[in-house]
Amino acid sequence: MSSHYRPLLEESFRWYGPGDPVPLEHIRQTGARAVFTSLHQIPYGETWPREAIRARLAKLQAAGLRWTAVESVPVHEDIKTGSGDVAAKLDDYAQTLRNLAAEGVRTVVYNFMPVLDWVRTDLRHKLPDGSECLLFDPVKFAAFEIHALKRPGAEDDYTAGQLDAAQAFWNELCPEERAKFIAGLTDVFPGCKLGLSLNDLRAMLARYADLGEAGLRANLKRFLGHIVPVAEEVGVRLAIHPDDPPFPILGLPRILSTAADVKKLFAAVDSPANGLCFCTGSFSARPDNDLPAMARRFGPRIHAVHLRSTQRLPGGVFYEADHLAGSVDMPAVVRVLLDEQDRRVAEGRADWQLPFRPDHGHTMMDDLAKPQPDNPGYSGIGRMRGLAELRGLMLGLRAAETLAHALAPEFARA
Ligand code: DNO
Repeated sequence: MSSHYRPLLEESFRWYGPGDPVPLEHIRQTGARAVFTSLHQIPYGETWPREAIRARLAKLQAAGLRWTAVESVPVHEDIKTGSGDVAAKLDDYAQTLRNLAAEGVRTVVYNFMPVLDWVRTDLRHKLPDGSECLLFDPVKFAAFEIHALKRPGAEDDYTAGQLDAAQAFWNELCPEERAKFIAGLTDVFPGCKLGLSLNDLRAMLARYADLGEAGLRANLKRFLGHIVPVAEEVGVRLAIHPDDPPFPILGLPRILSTAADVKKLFAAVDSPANGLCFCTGSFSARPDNDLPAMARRFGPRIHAVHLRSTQRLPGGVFYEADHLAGSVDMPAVVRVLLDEQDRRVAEGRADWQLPFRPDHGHTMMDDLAKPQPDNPGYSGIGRMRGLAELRGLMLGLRAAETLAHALAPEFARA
């Protein structure tokens, strides 16, 4: 049916591996053709053996799915902080890229967020329709860092009003609620349970004490300087994931939150292999990020796409909206991405098709009754709704092209 139209973006789904409560058979039934997945069983920093990559490929192939992007090959804290065993960690990372390429897996997502990956203060925020989503509230985050973590100087990052509200929020929580709230922020799941204690977090933060933004940028540049030549040599496309949320937290520097940051990244090592994972959800939490403009500007170096929307509220609060609602003009973004694909086809680029996944999804319908999994935001039904809506949007945009073409003579006559 869709064959009348020019190709859509590649429909993909994230899969967390054999332990994921959403099995590959279900992913297939969403209509996705490919997955973003990672070898989460391998500790951060260790080289991925070719046999393990091959075993994952075989599993996916048996399920009729393609491994379109690795999400992620995590960057070890030694590399981000520029301390410890950096040279060996860089070599290990480069070897992982070589092994992936040798097995035919050539798009690699990573991030350079210090200490924690994405952060939210509410993992089960109830929406008016009864479904649940992830939410970030700076006041609650203030309560975490001031009253739980007791980070020196944290007070300076907030207004007097926010500090009062944070104190009031903290006072309201009973000990069990406090423990649960703290676990929601420290026991993060970027693919495997990190299970950090507050003391672990303090120790990790201490490694960044003197680094600052310039230092973190220099460490990213060193990382890229080492691995981009390898990526070029073996045909790997690197796709950095933006900061989520896209502003400094925990007194840590953030270096991939805005268009200006992406420009600096590309300038640091100017190679097509040094690319971007265009995550509309992460970027959209800032009102000053113009997403269609960013997609247009950085299009040729977008190697992977996460489609998701946020709803920004007063006070810096945001929650994850339905994929086609909220603050993101999703039709405009998808239009730009389809244009980018068409441009690549015309240019004869082998990597013309952009893989995307519906990023996160609401917990809804039957999933609400299931035990809360380790990976908030990644239940099956909500993401399937997102994928279905995005597929409809893409087809609608393609159909509109055909219609516009058919009507063109009418317009010309008018
Ligand atoms: C959150 C995800 C991120 C992402 C990593 C990429 O749901 O988008 O955890 O996978 O930051 O390295």
